[in-house]
Amino acid sequence: MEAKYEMHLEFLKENDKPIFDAIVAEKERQMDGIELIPSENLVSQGVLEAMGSVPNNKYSEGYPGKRYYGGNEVIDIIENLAIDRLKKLFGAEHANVQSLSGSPANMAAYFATMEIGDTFMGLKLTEGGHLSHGHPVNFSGKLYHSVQYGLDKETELLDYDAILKQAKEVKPKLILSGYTAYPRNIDFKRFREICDEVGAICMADIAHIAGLCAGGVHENPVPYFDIVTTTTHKTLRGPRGAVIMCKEEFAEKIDKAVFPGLQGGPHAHTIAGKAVAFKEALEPDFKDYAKQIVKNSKAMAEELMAQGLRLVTNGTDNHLMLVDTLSSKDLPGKKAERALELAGIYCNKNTIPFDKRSPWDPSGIRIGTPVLATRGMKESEMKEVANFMVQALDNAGNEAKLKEIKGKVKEFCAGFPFYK
Ligand code: DSN
Repeated sequence: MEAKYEMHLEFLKENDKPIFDAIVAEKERQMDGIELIPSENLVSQGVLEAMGSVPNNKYSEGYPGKRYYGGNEVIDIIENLAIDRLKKLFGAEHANVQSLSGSPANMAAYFATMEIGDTFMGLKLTEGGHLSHGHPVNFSGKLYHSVQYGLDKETELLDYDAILKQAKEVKPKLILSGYTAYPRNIDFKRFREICDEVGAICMADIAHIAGLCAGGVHENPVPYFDIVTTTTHKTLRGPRGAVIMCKEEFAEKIDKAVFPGLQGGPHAHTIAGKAVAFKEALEPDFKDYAKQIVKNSKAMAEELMAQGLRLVTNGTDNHLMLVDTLSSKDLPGKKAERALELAGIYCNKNTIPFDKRSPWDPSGIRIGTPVLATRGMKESEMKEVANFMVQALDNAGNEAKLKEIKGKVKEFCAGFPFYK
């Protein structure tokens, strides 16, 4: 099979060998290993080219047509293309494409809608939420009165009745849905109803599932939620960065919260990369890709469970799985992550719901299939990946065996080249 894309590093090769060597080594690590971190992806040549281009050089505080610097007529074209494509992709009334990353996008959404000290609700980090969803060590838990909801202890699923009951008690200004480690579909319509019932602003952070929403394999909340944030580099398969979509009534407040409220000059080269990624996501084959992510996830989940691993909620509906390595293999997440890493398989240690261990050394790992689907792997390859994983976990203390598996993983990956 031919590699799809080529990296151009001719200048660095001649002029900055240490950085050239490091970039090539990282490309080789990505190509030779099985990447299971569900928040990562591989971008196209178009995205890479836009990211390495001269809009990087321009200051453009403000928005198209209203900048604080001269010379922005071309940057306006780029930013307007990104905005128009994003609105079309998700059916958004308004889009801001300047957010630098996920946490700042969430910060801007909170700044736009709440006063410091206001109450909002988000899912606990240890049960699938994110630091910026109200964790006490994060700005979101320090500046606001964060009341966290949890999962049902029996099912490990969202309990919408319990969330409604809690919301009636705490009367939040805003309720946040959308998660970083929840393997099941989210009933966004139910969240809208809960917010309407308690008079809360209805917000989602769809960073993990944005590509699935755009590709039609997960409910897209954008048309009926007040505010939706997402990073652009996960399942959406764009450059590192974020965007905010909202109803027209929040448009001015969101834009002002991003700039001048929070950021200075936007990163125009990244905005160009976002525009490229949104065009790609509007193409029909993106839907096939999104479908394949979920098919791969389900196939991998079945195989892992058949081989004796416990998956949180006993499976998955989306791109990710949480594996309880402690109860299945007597291996805490940190050791499981390391064993897999030594075998050329990359994942991250992760708490499982109601974990008794710390996030630094939790009971499980989080895995997912976006990169594997991007590389063209299908259900039958997921069985092979699951086999490699189980072999590595079963040989966690045996470095020689893990090295042997790493060699086989490399051979397997060579069948799915991506960057030359
Ligand atoms: N760090 C991201 C993730 O891996 O899910 C969330 O921001």
